[in-house]
Amino acid sequence: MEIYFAGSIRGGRDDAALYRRLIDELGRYGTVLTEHIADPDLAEHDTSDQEIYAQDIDWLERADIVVAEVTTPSLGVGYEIARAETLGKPILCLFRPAAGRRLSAMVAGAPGPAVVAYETVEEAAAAIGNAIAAIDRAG
Ligand code: 6K6
Repeated sequence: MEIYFAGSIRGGRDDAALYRRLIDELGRYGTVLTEHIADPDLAEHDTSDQEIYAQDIDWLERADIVVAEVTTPSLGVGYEIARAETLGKPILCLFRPAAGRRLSAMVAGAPGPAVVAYETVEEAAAAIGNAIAAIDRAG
């Protein structure tokens, strides 16, 4: 299984350590195409925005599931969720209400993504397991 994990980059890196734990969890089920999202040293580099976009769209098209951590608002993550919805991909959005934010209505109200509220990594892991089991059942 190929898994696309989406998390905030230019939207803010406060949750980068959490992304690491979620990517580790996802790695139990297959290949995470976007491991770099958890890199604490992720920095602007020579890759152009056009190259980043092209690579990420290619990975999105390949992915069997898109898992997005949506607590830190990110234009890029919102864009990826919308694109994944158009592509008909299974989408799991993980959101932490305890962070004191409200999720955008454009994600919370969209028909495609399953939005799961969680507090602990264990709860997120259970939601990931359920989402992947549903894909396996669908064959
Ligand atoms: C590196 C350091 C700062 O900006 C970068 C750019 N590098 C990126 N490399 C790969 N994917 C990216 C990059 N920037 C954004 N993305 C994609 O958009 C990722 O797949 C994330 O899920 C999402 C984050 O969007 P923003 O709007 O928070 O940057």
